[in-house]
Amino acid sequence: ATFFEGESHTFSEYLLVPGYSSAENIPANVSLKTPLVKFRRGEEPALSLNIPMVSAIMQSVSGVDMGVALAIEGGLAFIYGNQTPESEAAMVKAVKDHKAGFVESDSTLTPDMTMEQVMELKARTGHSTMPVTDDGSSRGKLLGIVTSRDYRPSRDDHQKKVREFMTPREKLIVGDKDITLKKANDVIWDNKLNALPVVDENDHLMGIVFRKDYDQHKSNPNELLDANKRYMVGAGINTRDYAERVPLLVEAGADVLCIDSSEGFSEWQKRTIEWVRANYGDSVKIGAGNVVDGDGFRFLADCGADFVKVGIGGGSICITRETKGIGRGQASAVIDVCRARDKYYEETGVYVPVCSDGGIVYDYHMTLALAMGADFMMLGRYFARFDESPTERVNVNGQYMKEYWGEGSARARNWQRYDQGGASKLGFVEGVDSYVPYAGSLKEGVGQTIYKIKSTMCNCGAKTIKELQEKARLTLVSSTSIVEGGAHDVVVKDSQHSVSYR
Ligand code: MZP
Repeated sequence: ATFFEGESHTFSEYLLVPGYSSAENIPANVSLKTPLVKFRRGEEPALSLNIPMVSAIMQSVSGVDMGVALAIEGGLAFIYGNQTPESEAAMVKAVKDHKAGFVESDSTLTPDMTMEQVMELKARTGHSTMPVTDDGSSRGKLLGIVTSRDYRPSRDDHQKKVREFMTPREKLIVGDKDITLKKANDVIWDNKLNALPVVDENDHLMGIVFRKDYDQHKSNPNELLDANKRYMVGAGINTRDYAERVPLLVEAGADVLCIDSSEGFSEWQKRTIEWVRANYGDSVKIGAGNVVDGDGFRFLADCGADFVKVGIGGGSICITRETKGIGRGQASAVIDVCRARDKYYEETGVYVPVCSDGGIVYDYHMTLALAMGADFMMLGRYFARFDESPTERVNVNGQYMKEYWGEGSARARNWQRYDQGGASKLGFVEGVDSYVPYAGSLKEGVGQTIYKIKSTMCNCGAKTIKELQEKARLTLVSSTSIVEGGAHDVVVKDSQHSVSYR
């Protein structure tokens, strides 16, 4: 047997020791741009991220809403693969077709719409409304809509209570070409839409732009009308049905694929990458994993992976280490793999980005992962908490929670992720079904996390991720000093503190 030197450590066992920071080191000067796929020395990567965060390839995390919301923030969602190739491709297409919140005049809400049409419009445009029907079911007759702002506080009583806030469908005529700017503003006001009108040179309404997109792009709302911006989105694949799945995902517009597997140091991954290269050359980008050491990285890099994902057993919903006894502390795994990545770059001139997947509990763990060499992080629990994850928000003992379950749980039964070439079924569970505390909108949550990462980078004197990796000074901490790091020897007044600061 081979024994790895030292113990395997995880993020909570490390801290960053601040370095010199100049007056230039302010969060506004920090860029988090990072490569998503491999590139040759002296060249630019074909795909980059503006923030180093991607969402996990999980049913309970990455659907269409996550895809759009995360792309707007500069990250990327990997649509879950544990569904039919057709439905996964439809989700990818829905993200790609999403039009920056612009609602064309011929596709806005009209009084004669059915519930299905309203839902389709909502999915396509990110329109934040909920339809209300006479019997509360999706087959019922459409009575009107409520905006999600009003809908949210009354979600518990659902259809019954939301009628208080309902805008009757007779008022929903936004698409009328004869509406002037003044009338358009009245309609938007009447319908409580958080939107701005887009008008032609005669001040006639051509459509509306939702304010969140307007704020995001900081442009004239009219400019969003010619803009043909398409969001980036990724998609998970497995090592079984790739010949059927990949063509549909590519046709739907997926920018990058990722083999979703709990353990990626295998011939199955090699075969999958080879198939993609044989059929698409380098035009289709494909990440592989997961591995936890330099040998695993080298294998996947040699197979031609566009990025390599790191992490076994560290996920919040994962019990792989308990059931199978495989894995490695996430920090040690990232450090080892990133060393192998740098060596590979020196030898071949090819830089293969590394993604640290799973086990991020506190925001500062992300800064640690980057400092240890990761190019970006994949997060499940973190994103599952937001409005945009596809799961229900439920009230558990007076606290709002979102559901979050592992791909290896009895609920997901994603046997392809754990496939070792045997029968087509999940032999035993490697994940749990759980709740995570609800954390509001992705935009706000990610904004706060990014600000924390940038602030810490300033403490380390770094304005880019690459600079952080060069300058970071890390120290292992004893269990006693971990206690010292939290509030201690005082009676904390605000009991929410421990939840909200994460
Ligand atoms: P976390 O961000 O919740 O800590 O971890 C998310 C990661 O856990 C996923 O990206 C995936 O690699 C892994 N995962 C997903 N399902 C399971 C499971 O059921 C799992 N065991 O380990």
